[in-house]
Amino acid sequence: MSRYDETTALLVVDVQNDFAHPEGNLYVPGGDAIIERINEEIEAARRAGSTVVYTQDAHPEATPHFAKDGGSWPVHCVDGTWGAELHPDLTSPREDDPVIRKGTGGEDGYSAFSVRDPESGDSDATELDRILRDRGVRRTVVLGLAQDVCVKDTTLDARRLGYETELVADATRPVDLQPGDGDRALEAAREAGAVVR
Ligand code: VGL
Ligand code: ZN
Repeated sequence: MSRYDETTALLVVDVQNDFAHPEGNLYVPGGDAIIERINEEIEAARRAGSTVVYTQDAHPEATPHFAKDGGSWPVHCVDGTWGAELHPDLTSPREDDPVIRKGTGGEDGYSAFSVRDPESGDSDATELDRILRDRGVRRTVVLGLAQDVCVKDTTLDARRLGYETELVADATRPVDLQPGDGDRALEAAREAGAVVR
């Protein structure tokens, strides 16, 4: 179990049906097997008074993020559909838990802290950094899906923004589009100064 306190935020990344459910459009192998581990971390975080943040990929029906529109991925997490909903076994957000929706404007939303226009490359901050600073958070614990995409980019951004950061490896799973992507993501997180546990 990670160390939690009031200056720590747990970032629960993209535990949505399309990634975590075997019938999801971009199912990450084993994505459903980590939900119990994630729920344990959520409970520990709440008990210690940590902020629990949930993120959701939330794409329009057409976006250069999708292969059919020139991007890299099968259609997934279309805003308002079953695939974009949080997995039903995941402990639900509470009223005051921040929920960050990424990619609603058609951007790539790999990091919980920033979105990026896949065509121009322009990057824009989400509201997360401000929310965490307002709450006095200095430390983040990152888990969820996918290890080599959104968990990785969220972890690297957290370090870039100066948060002490832990990545809970056994509460993540990689897409492994290329074999070894997951391991390379953990290495990049370590190199950026995150503790990989
Ligand atoms: C993700 C691929 C495309 C993720 C999001 O949440 O890791 N992966 N969009
Ligand atoms: Zn996406």
